Amino acid sequence: MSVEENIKQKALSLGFDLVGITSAQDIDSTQKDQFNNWLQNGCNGQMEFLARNIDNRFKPSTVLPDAKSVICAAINYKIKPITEKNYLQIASYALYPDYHTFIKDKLSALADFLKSIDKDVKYKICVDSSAIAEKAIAMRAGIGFIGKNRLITNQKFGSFLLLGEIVTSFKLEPDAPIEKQDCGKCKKCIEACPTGALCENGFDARKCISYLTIEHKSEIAKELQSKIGKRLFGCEECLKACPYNEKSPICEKKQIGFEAKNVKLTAEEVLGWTEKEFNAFAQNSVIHRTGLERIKRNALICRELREPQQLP
Ligand code: B12
Ligand code: SF4
Ligand code: SF4
Repeated sequence: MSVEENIKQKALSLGFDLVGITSAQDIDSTQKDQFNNWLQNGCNGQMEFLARNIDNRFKPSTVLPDAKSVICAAINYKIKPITEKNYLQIASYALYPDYHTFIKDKLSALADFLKSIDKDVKYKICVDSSAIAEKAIAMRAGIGFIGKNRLITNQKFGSFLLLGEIVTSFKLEPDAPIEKQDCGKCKKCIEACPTGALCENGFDARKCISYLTIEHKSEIAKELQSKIGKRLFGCEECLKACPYNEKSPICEKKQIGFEAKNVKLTAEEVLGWTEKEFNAFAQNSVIHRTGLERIKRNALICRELREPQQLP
């Protein structure tokens, strides 16, 4: 088996569903231009962090100076559809243990494996936090295409995928990049988006319920509040609508500690939370970062302004 195949086998044995390799060369400059245009149009809203260190996002070698390759791994997090309609909705990825820590731990074990092949190998692990353009890297590593919903979509696993990377000095043979978007004429995600945040060639985070409920720090505009419905944290209408997610497998990773919680919450319960109760609920979850104040702001919207079709 080649060294690349060995690394991939190891990644799969650690619980990843997909793994691909790309070189550490800069990401094609047209993507950087697209990103800058997006920022110039203000589509990042209050996510100022996206406007910092822009060059680094498109240059893996700024993460690790003698970088030669990037190993990109993805984990499937699709849960069984929730049929219960009476409770607040939380995006499925937030029902799992915090993926930043989970994926970092798994990638550390993979990095140990690299070290066992070459003890001098250098590496840096990235999951969201180090500002690299993860989707562009994943596409180049052959993981999937970027769909009209702006998410990495794999033919077999769909788009309920979370990504992480190892930028390394190890010189590895890259996989074939994915260059074509396989959405065809489909635009189900665009039609399903409650706020019109998605369009054929664009995405405006300022209208995205995921952004509004997770990242937006101040009051949410009234016209958008009415679209939030019962979504307490995040949104995934554009994933649920995607035909690639219809037949994709459900995540079965209980044995490695990656299991979604079954959460049943009402707006009244959330509004009554003390800081201690919130911390107990959000411990080891991405929800913790958003903080109790914003979660209560969201719960108030869920209670006050439900979409007309959701009213009893
Ligand atoms: C900021 C951010 C958000 C913001 C903005 C989302 C966005 N689409 O940009 C908000 C808070 C809204 C958000 C929401 C979500 N996010 Co988010 N988010 C990020 C983060 C930190 C940066 C993304 C970014 O740079 N956006 C700015 C835009 C302009 O860049 P971009 O969409 O990546 O597009 C660039 C390139 O990909 C390229 N490009 C875009 N389209 C195409 C198409 C083709 C054909 C080509 C060639 C190039 C190309 O051009 C752009 C310029 O470089 C990444 C992690 C990371 N470091 O990358 C996670 C990440 C994208 N998020 C993720 C997830 C899971 C989500 C949610 C599903 C969570 C939820 N359920 O609420 C939603 C999905 C919303 C959506 N439809 O995008 C995952 C996505 C995994 C996947 N399958 O792709 C990531 C990769 C985190 C991770 N480590 O797994 N997120
Ligand atoms: S996460 Fe929700 S609001 Fe955001 S683009 Fe997808 S469907 Fe639209
Ligand atoms: S719903 Fe259709 S258009 Fe949207 S990402 Fe999936 S295949 Fe592409």
